[in-house]
Amino acid sequence: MEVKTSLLDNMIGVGDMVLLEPLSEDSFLENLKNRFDHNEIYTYIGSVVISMNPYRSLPIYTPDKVEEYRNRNFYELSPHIYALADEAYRSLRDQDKDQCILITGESGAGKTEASKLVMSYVAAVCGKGQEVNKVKEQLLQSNPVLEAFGNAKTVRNDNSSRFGKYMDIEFDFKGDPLGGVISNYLLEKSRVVKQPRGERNFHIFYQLLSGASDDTLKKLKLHRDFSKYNYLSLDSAVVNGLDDAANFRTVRNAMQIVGFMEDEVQSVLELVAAVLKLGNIEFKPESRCNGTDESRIKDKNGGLMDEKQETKSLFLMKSVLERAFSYRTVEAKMEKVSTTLNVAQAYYARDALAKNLYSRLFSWLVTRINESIKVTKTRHKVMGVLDIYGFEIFEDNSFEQFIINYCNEKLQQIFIELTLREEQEEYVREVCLWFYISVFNMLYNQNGILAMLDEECLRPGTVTDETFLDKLNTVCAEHQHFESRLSKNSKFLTDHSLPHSCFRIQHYAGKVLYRVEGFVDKNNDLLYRDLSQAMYKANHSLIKQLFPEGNPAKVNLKRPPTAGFQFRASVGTLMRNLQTKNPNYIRCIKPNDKKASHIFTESLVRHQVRYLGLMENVRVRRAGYAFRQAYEPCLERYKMLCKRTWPHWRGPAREGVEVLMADLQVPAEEFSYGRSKIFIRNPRTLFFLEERRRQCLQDLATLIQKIYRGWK
Ligand code: AOV
Ligand code: MG
Repeated sequence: MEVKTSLLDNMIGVGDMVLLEPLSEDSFLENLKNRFDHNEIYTYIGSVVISMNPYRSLPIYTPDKVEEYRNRNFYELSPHIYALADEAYRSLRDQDKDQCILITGESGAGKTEASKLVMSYVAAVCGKGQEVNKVKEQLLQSNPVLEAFGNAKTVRNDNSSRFGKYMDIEFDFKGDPLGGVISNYLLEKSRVVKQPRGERNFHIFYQLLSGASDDTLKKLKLHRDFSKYNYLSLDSAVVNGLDDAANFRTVRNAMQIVGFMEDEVQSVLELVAAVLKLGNIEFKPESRCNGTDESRIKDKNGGLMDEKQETKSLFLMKSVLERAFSYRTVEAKMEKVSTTLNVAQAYYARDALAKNLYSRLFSWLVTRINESIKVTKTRHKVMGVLDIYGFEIFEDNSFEQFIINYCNEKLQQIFIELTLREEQEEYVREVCLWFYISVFNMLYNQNGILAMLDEECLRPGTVTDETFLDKLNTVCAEHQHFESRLSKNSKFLTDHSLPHSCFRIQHYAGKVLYRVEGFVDKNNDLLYRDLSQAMYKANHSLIKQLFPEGNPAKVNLKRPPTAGFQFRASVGTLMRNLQTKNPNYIRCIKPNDKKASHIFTESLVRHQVRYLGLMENVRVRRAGYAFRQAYEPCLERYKMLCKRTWPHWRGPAREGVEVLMADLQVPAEEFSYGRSKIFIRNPRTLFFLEERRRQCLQDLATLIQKIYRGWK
């Protein structure tokens, strides 16, 4: 009972939105703002944690705080992400339940930071000893490695995750960690060759150039100067508050702790250098006698840099690379036909190779980390932590945003299903579910957009982005959450502001305009066989290993699955996996669009509160309290059940109710104290009170009758 009181009494605003009185969107926002202004960035909705990004470091993650939250009940202390982590860890250890931590919110809302806080809390409270500590360190240090290679500065977030990550941490029966497994979801590899204005390539490129020793750079034949590299955007190469050089040292150190051998680190850096140099290879046309142009690698004087260095850094003979960028072999009916590449095709091939090389390196890193943290003993229980790329809308949205937003849509669905629907079917049906269901069908069904894209990619004949859009139009035209425009005169034009070759989807978190250009190509994700075969010839074991299909002895004519298909399958597996675990939710909110501390932009927060369905969440939670009543009438009705409150209670009504509940020994988890009302969770408790009251009245009536008869 004191438990809830402490939540209310020492608190800025209301710690649990379930107890907010009166409840409205305005009071909800006011409470969030009030708490945010007082550095209280966490607020509960029952067991769900809302986390507001403070955009500055707060002194609330100290070892003392860890001790404070350790082994305490969820509602005992003020809201904190540590309380959720503690609850999840203890249920795993003591109640034998697999847990998952689902962290959602838009880009820059604080998901990655939250996932690291959960991991570091669990690491701090579980097991001790040399071996256990080594496991913990390895699990924690996998973060800086993956962030260096998989995160980048975007306009929304200076450290934006450009891949989805799910990590299972595995424990033994004592609750000591044994190791883990990381799954990664589709890296946004287009960033390797081109970044939107104001954004950067993946951190590792800048870290390497800023932080490596002169000696290392010399060995890798790299310049410190970012401007020497075509693949590194210049306008935003330096980010305020981001120390690339220091981070490089952190990453090197982390790689060592995770278990990378020195020669492996060297190989990885060589590949990073290779990607940069690949970007500097330039082409020129060479006229052929038949009147066509054929692409040639620009020579030293015409090129940006010494071409010998470029080809060398790929560990290839110049002739091999030259050939791979000049010809393409098409195999038709057992016959090989070589066609020449023009300059544009050569650039396309170069970029495709750079993207492939980098994304394969990234997947290799994940596999390598998994080898280190693999569990060899029998595991007992698992805690999964999910940190994906957040919902995002850019000026220009392509296949990558479609994939990212698809993933978020799916997670939102899980949240709705598990938290809202199970609590109150009817409410959800009435208020919000119809919307989600209709968008989902459009995205995920057998006939969903990704499935249609796959069909189109596999169809014989000429397939282009426009034919895909055409198909979308015919199938989705009547869909109320879909709009598209094929050309200026398209009949399907529903909105005159829609540019051509675009389609628009009303997602749960906002309308997004997608440009269809590149969808087919990115989904196909094919690399000319000439390129993989060239890479397989590299005199470098890691590069060779990354292009196994280039091995002429293993020619496999089967088409690899499309990017969309793989993604859909892996997200499907993930969702099924999550549903077997007990979910714990962290809902991250971004307070402003400026990446600034102390600014609470009401309209922005209101939008997030709406699309995250937080009001519904509170209402459904409250509906979970079958009965609620203001303190005065409650005391009036039941005060006869307790000698201390009967016939008159002189103090505040709320205290009277507290005395009453204690006297009747109603278990604390059966009710909560709101500002002006008491919330009773189970009708059972209400029936119990009513029954006691009825009996009491009956006894009283009998007594009165007796007295009355006695008088007669
Ligand atoms: P995200 O993971 O949700 O975005 P991050 O976790 O990377 O967002 O947070 C963005 C930035 O906000 C961080 O780099 C920190 O500067 C700051 N931040 C977030 N949470 C905290 C906190 N608890 N304390 C202090 N600063 C914080 V994305 O990965 O873009 O979807 O794809
Ligand atoms: Mg992130």
